[in-house]
Amino acid sequence: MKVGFIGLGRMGSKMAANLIEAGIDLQVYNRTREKADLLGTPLADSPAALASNVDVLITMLSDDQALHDTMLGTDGAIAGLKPNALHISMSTVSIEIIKALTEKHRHAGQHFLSSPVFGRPDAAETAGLVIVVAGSQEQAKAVRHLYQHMGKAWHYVGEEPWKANLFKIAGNFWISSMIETIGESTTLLKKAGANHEQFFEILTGIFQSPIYENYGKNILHEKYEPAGFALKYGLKDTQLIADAARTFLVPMPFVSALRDNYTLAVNRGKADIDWSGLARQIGENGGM
Ligand code: NA7
Repeated sequence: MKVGFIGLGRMGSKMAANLIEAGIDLQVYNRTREKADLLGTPLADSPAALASNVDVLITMLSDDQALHDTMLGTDGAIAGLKPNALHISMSTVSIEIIKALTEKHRHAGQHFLSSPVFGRPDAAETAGLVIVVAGSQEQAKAVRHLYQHMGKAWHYVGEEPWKANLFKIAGNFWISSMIETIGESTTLLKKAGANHEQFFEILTGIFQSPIYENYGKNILHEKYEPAGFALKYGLKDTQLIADAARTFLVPMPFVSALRDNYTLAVNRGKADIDWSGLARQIGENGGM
């Protein structure tokens, strides 16, 4: 099985390295060529050229625009991919673009799975991602070894690819809500002169979860650089959940508050710090 990988950013570069390490016959493409050179594996000149040469194409790109340009733009991968070949999209993107790609792939006789991931670059590096998979179950089973080389768990969530993206953006809403509440409560305690470090210890003891622990530590130590997951992508994901809420006519008032805070943080020059750095914006809002 020949596999192609497009999108060698913070996440993709580590996922691709794990596939190479596992002995997968991997070729890659990245818009910025130098990042691909670092992997020391065959490098294609365009998404279409890569796609025409593989049985399975994995994409790990930043957002809808990147996925659209790569798959459907000039020299886009859909034009190169053979009938019966499989595209696995692992990006956190909108339900709409996944629905559009599902149709394009079906029309071209190609298979399509959406498989976004939970986990940051450190989890990508140690193959510790949690992968949510939707699309044909038969196709998913046929490539489970690829999921196993990149993640510690993969969960099949349905036949329609966009459902995996709904799981992912709703899951990120849990995390962004937690960042907001830790940021607000920390600012409150600090400003009031209470021991926010002791507060952190007590609360992480109650909310026993590596997610609370790790994001809480970032906020406690104000360590937002280098970004594991950039704040501008936090804004993107909050917009994605707001769009889903509108599509399904579900009131989600907290999403609007989160989106405003992420927008403010981006406008105040925080786009490229870690998304837990939203707490820094909350602190500034609180006069700290
Ligand atoms: P990064 O580190 O910002 O990497 C983004 C990747 O997407 C990188 O390979 C970019 O290429 C590529 N990209 C971005 N825009 C385009 C366009 N327009 N065309 C082609 N390629 C593009 O993101 P992460 O690895 O942290 O995150 C990836 C996904 O996981 C994302 O969905 C997150 O929400 C979760 P470049 O190297 O800049 O040329």
